Amino acid sequence: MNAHSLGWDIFCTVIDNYGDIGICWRVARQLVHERKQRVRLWVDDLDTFQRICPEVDARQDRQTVEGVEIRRWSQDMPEVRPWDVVVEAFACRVPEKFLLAMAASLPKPVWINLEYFSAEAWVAQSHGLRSPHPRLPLTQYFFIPGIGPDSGGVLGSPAELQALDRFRSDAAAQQAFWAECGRPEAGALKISLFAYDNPAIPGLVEALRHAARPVLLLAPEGKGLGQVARGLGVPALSTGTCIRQGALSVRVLPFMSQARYDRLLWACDINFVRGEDSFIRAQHAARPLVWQAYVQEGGAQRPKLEAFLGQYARGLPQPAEAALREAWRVWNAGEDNPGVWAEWLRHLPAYEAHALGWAEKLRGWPNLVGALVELVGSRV
Ligand code: TRH
Repeated sequence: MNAHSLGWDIFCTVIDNYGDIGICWRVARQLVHERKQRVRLWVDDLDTFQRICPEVDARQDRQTVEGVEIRRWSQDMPEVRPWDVVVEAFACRVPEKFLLAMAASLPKPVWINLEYFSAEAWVAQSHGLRSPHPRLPLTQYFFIPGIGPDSGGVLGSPAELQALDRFRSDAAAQQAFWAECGRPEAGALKISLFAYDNPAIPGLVEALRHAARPVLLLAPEGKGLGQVARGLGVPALSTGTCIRQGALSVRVLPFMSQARYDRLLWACDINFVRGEDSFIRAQHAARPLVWQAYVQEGGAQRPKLEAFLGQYARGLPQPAEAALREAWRVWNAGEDNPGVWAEWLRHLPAYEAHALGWAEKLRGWPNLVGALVELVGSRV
């Protein structure tokens, strides 16, 4: 059997937020469209899925969107024959009944544990390791996205990167995008803001109010909005609101489809991103970015942040590197500190050049879906 003709069962639990389904949806589409695989994407929360992909009908237990079969699942799912590859995304666990069916299959499916991205050194030691099931004749393989050849690589489909390149060289497409979002004033610095409920936001708002050039801050509705309102000194913000204070204009956007959010990242000069998927997309977008890591138990996000900065900040001239590290630290510690942002903005030209170089490197590293297909191909 070769990896060109396989059926994949991808299981996704929506823990909270949008990253888990956001990543699974990209992986599923890339497998179908670029690798000619068959994919059944099992999702336990179709309402959240529908927010990033409006074509999904949250009432349907079974539907096909963009060539991907989408199934609702819960622990008491009916009996189903597993396909050739079973992916448990982000530590979700397939129901016992399905696991027993996997163990009884001949040949047995290739069983993958798809983990979160990390730039930490342990990834190289753990990626690709096998873990035998304690009771059943099944072996699971760890697949860990990361940086460098010994990891599962970074998610980014060739089609997505071509679309990004086309958008960047197509002034009419950019104008059409801004016509839908509301045109920025001439010369404005366009910043997208996708964050958790971060107490560092008011400090950023304060710095942007006093920026040397006009700033348009575009905030999709969601968790960070309350802090933007605090920074602006208004009781609340809602979709469609536009507020001007000093150099800063704030516009609240509706929560968009994933494809449209991708274009927002491509169209902005600076992107504040969070979690995992928007973080990777912003790196591909080749513009300065600030990342808010998803807070994990025991502060596990801190070494993750440090490891990424250790790679990303390398090669930046001083004092730009120090200013970047301090800005990312303040953002992740939730410190209200306008001075840090004023200093960070002073080094923007250095960050712009650096972001281009980083995106170029990223394109040279293993592509997550390519690496996944390769691992599976070597096991079937
Ligand atoms: O939503 P997130 O905070 O997701 C997080 C992370 O994945 C984290 O690692 C995980 O443990 C936690 O969820 C449960 O951020 P992330 O990863 O950037 O995912 C956001 C997704 O939502 C991404 O696919 C882009 C998409 N999106 C839209 O489709 N429309 C929008 O308007 C916005 C702002 C985002």
